[in-house]
Amino acid sequence: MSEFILPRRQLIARAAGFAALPLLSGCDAINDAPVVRKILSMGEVMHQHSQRALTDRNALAREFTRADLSPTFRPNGTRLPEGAAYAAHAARGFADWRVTVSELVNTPLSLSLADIRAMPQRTQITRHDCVEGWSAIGEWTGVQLSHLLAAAGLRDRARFIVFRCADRIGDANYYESCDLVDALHPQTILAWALNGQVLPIANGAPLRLRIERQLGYKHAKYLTGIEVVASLDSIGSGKGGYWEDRVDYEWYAGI
Ligand SMILES: Nc1nc2c(c(=O)[nH]1)N[C@H]1C(S)=C(S)[C@@H](COP(=O)(O)O)O[C@H]1N2
Ligand SMILES: [Mo]
Repeated sequence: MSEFILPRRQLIARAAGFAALPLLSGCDAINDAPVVRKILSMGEVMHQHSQRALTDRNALAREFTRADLSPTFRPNGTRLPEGAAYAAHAARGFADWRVTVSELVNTPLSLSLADIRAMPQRTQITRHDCVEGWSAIGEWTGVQLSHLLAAAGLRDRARFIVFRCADRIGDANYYESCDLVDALHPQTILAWALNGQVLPIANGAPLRLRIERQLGYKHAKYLTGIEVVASLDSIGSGKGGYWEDRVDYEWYAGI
């Protein structure tokens, strides 16, 4: 590594119009020379590239005003999960619904909607973009996923978050997943309200994911569980989502 870096530093120095620098043996001596220190920082271009990629992914999705709200927020995919269990929950106003946070966490959680509403809330007006070619602007309120993950405590091997859903489509339940960059993004929330009203069943009641820097199919509705895992290989067919496993939808659907 150092054999590679030293000649390159000299090259950069020459290209920058400096006289070729004497080869210094000690690191302190190198760092003490102001010109060399500048060149060393130029040598971190690779690092800056990865930093920029991360910064871009942390940028906020555009937020809108109430004047921009779509008159109706079109539902898509499952509009009513099948089965008696979900119907019973709906009949009780989801009073007994629970969402769990499990696997690679220090403290597994099982939270009611009341628990979630008692946490700090975020409201955001964003545009939802479905891969099928429609968009809608809605106001979402809920708890930041980062808050739940901090409460549960991520273990060292934690790399991905899997979102489990109550609705079955054909042979399997819907599910989705994301990495920790999106999981900890400030606009990634578990929403229980849409446009100031309790979330309608068609839009994912009682709780659905908003992951604003990604396309619509990543926004898992009817959330029942959040699993913190080291790998997606053993989840579903291993591609990280219900549609990713079945059609050519990308796992990372960044917008
Ligand atoms: N559980 C579940 N989540 C889901 C889906 C689904 O069928 N089931 N469809 C996805 C797709 S393709 C889109 S575009 C959005 C639609 O959200 P909406 O019904 O609020 O418009 O939910 C996503 N999340
Ligand atoms: Mo979608």
